[in-house]
Amino acid sequence: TPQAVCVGESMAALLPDRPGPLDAVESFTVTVGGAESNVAGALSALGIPSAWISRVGDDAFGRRLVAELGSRGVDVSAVAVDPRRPTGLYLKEIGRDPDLAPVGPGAVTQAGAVPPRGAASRAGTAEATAAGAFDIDGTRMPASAPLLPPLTLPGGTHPPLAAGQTRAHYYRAGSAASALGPELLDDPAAGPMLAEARLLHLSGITPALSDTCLALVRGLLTARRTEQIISFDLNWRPALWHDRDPGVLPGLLDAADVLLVGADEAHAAFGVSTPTGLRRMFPSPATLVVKDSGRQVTALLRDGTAVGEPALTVDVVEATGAGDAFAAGYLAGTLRGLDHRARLRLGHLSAAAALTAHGDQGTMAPPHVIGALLAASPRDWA
Ligand code: KDG
Repeated sequence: TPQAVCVGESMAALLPDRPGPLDAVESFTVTVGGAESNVAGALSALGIPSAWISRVGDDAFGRRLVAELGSRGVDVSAVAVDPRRPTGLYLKEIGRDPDLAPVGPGAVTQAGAVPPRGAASRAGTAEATAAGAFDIDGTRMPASAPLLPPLTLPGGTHPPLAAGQTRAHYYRAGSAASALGPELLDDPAAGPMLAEARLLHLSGITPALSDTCLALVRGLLTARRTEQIISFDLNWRPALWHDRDPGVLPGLLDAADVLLVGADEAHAAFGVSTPTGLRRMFPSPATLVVKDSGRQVTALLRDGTAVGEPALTVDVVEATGAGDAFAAGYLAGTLRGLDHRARLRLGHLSAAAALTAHGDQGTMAPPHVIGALLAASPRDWA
């Protein structure tokens, strides 16, 4: 049975063939996105038996998500198929360097974009036309079809992004996963997994998706067994809260045993970003992990001590998924009973793998390499 269970929405993540405004993109490569399933995939790559629980549509993207997570060794047996609602998706926009020549078909690829050609002609890519119609696996869907109303594309244009910055354009309102609800706890497949897992991982994305998703998160927090570890990653996604009340978040986060927050996202969400300020706001979790962008991560423990570990310097290819990978490394270290510094270092190593790859997931180093890197210490020049 899975030691770690991650609950939350996954989506088809469409990566553009070039940086710059989406209007100029010729083709997108289909990958798999979703914060909680990213954690499940990375946990499984780190040798922790893991499951991902969610709902997908009875469609090509849903089948693809389930197959891909399964191929990463994640237990997907409790993922439900919703015959009435579609699998969500998002398009990724990548900022381009304004000094480069305008991007036309087949033009320069800047760091951060998926190389053009080749990938674009693969089966399963989805092409967005200027009219907003989608061609998904050969089925033409006009923009007026009940695909999904856009969240970050409310019919307007968006300010250009700085080079390397990314923006997600969500098409997920009314998705299959948004219909997750507290009845999951009594589901014959999901219920026992949820009850028996040593670790249950949740994120601040789920309560933003719908009232039923919020009720599910509340239900999971209430139903927890004393010996179960609940980890919660803030994952602040303001676009998802535009018509919902994010005031519910602090209470949910404070109910976790391990709370992971980025200093920058905590500042955006709550106006608080220092470890001490955040500890004051979240007194209950046994461990509060504060990530200060690429610099340092600090774990504040129940006894009031703080353990810090500097981040690794890597050439970033694309940052999406790095927070999820960090969470997985940290949680794998926790489940293995590593000391607090080693948990943080395993988080950094796992994040480094995601940072140096396109899309949400990187390739984890083999166990003996990870073991050596965990044991490494800074050179003493004295
Ligand atoms: O952490 C990466 C995720 O943000 C990405 O895969 C998409 O799950 C996603 C979301 O809801 O933003």
